[in-house]
Amino acid sequence: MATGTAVARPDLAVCVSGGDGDGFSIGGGHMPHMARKNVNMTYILMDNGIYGLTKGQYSPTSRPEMKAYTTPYGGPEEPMNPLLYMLTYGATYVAQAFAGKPNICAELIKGAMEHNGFAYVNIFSQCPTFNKIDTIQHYRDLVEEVPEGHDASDLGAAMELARRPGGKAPMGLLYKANKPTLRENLDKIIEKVGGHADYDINQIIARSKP
Ligand SMILES: Cc1ncc(C[n+]2csc(CCOP(=O)(O)OP(=O)(O)O)c2C)c(N)n1
Ligand SMILES: [Mg+2]
Repeated sequence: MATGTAVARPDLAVCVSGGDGDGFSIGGGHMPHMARKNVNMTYILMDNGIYGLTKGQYSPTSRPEMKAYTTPYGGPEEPMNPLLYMLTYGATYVAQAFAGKPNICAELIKGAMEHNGFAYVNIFSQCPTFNKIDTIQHYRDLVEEVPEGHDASDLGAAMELARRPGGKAPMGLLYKANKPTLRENLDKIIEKVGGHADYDINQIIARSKP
């Protein structure tokens, strides 16, 4: 739905928020395509490493040792890496922050909304209710600001940071690139065909009838 809105209404600033279970499991099939099509929108993912609303199940970003209702002895899986995933699928703005650092979150979300293209912001978010550790302290210890000399136009360097060198999760802007958006590419096609597509919907329906 957000893709359709962003394509049909380029005058709107489309911004979507969701969770780790929602974005990478339940609705995971949509994520690669929003990124590779470079839909002009912002996706803010509140990554608490758990299915919170449904009271604490193991999610695609859960720590392997996390004990939850579905994993009473800890989990059997490796977590996925959302940043590496987004960079691989072609997102043109990739950033990460932590909800305990609201100013950094605001700055990165502002940058995402100003960006022309698909912007992904992963925000580590605590879940004091179901994640059975002190999640604020856990994320405080996990994050480290992106080094000052990092070149955000360098995809390889962004991927290196996303791989968490030294076990630290990067906080800041990892990658930003300028590429035509889905809407811009569609506009080019419309221009090429002289402002209208050369087909008649009634003929197409008639042809599809046996
Ligand atoms: C297609 C579908 N499957 C399952 C559900 C039930 N459901 C609602 S929220 C949720 C978990 C969401 O977890 P996450 O996206 O990580 O968000 P959080 O609650 O942790 O913020 C599930 C399984 C649903 N709403 N839709
Ligand atoms: Mg969650």
